[in-house]
Amino acid sequence: MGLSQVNPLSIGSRQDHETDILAIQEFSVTSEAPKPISFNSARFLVSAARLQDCPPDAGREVAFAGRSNAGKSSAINCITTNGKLARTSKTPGRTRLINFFSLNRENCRLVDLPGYGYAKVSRDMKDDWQQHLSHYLTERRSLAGLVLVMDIRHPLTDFDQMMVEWCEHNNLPLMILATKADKLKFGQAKTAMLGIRKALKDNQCLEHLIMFSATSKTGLEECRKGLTDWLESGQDD
Ligand SMILES: Nc1nc2c(ncn2[C@@H]2O[C@H](COP(=O)(O)OP(=O)(O)OP(=O)(O)O)[C@@H](O)[C@H]2O)c(=O)[nH]1
Ligand SMILES: [Mg+2]
Repeated sequence: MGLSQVNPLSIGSRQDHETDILAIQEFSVTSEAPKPISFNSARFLVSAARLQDCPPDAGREVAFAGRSNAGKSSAINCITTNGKLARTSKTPGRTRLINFFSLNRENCRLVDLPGYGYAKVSRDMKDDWQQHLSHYLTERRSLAGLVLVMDIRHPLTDFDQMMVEWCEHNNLPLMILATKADKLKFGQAKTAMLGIRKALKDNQCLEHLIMFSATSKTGLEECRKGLTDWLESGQDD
């Protein structure tokens, strides 16, 4: 039988049937097994100056907090393999807004918080930031965990300790990235990690303490794994 003699209607119905089967398979795949989170998929979503400008408080998000210049934005760029995603700068205080980045799973986000302790801003401005930050931290229901980024050479500043205590008080899972590890010899970095571990030995909220470097990618996979666990847990969609 030549191609011209094939009944086009029968081909049509078979194709429809196959399409239906494919659609059913696709539906069951998406409804039963959600796509694994891919950090490379991160896209800028929105910048918010205050809580009411933030995206809807649904799903799960992980926020990066820490001192100004500690390396929060660089860590986000390293995790997402996108050097241009979050703005980094040698000038402290670069990130002045709460920046949201969406991931490939619906309602999963990474959040770059404004750095604390930027000396050059006025007292009023500092108070204003702190207020927005604490508003975000206390009100945001989708916050699944906090990543506290600290320079491994200057760990556990007063602000860092305040954040640890805040997580402890609020039962919020905490990950510490002791970053810029490439700036120390390995032995010195190890000693610094032991010091942090010892200082926080009684903290229940500390789930991950990771030696990290955005430059050399030290600790990257451990960090991604911890973030994935937080973002995926409790999500059945
Ligand atoms: N060597 C090295 N430099 C880093 C690392 N992470 C960040 N930096 C540098 O540290 C400076 C500050 O980094 P940012 O990522 O902008 O810091 P931030 O915490 O987002 O700062 P704010 O937005 O001001 O709060 C930049 O010059 C980065 O290149 C790292 O792992 N190793
Ligand atoms: Mg920043």
